[in-house]
Amino acid sequence: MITLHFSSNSRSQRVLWLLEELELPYKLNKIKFHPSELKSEEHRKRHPLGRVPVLEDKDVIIFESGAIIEYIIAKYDRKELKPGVDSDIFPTYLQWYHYCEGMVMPPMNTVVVHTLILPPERRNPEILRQAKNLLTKSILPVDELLSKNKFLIKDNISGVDFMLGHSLFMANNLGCVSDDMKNILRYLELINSLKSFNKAVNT
Ligand SMILES: N[C@@H](CCC(=O)N[C@@H](CS)C(=O)NCC(=O)O)C(=O)O
Repeated sequence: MITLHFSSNSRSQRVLWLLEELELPYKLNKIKFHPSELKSEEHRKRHPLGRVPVLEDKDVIIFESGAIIEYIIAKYDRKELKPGVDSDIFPTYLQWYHYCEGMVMPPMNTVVVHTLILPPERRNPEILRQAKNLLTKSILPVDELLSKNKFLIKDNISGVDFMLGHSLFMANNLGCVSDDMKNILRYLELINSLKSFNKAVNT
């Protein structure tokens, strides 16, 4: 049985969304998003930095949301969530899959730190302004991508949606998706209409 170590309002939602989409049986271990639980000895045994998500599957224990999504797709996919290596969309799939943690999440982390994590007196408005600017720049090409596709890669849901699609949801929650990013707004409505996504973001 799969166990997902999960905190609400975090990247853990990516994994829960995928488990729900594949209708896999799983157990959820909800961890409070607070050092008392994240940095506990028990959780540090699962993740050296005390972060989420972490997935356990029999004798496997794995962290990094991107690696977890890859693992689940490789082992349990029944919806063709990743194109085969010979498919012409394979390189595009890889590119946007890694664009999430590589380009979108670094400025988003800074926005989160300077709006939610640091105490008000340590927040820096100039760093926040730059990070928001960079985040907007990094999602603009995704808006362009979504002008051609229903989901992020063509017209069906794929591994990229659980990663990059979820980061668009987070960017929107932080007020970083502007009204003129019409394709992203249309896409957010689409994923919001999915039962699997709703379960993930409301758990
Ligand atoms: N690159 C990692 C990032 C993991 C990460 O930083 N998770 C955040 C939640 S989204 C966390 O656990 N933060 C707790 C902390 O920083 O103490 C992944 O994709 O899993």
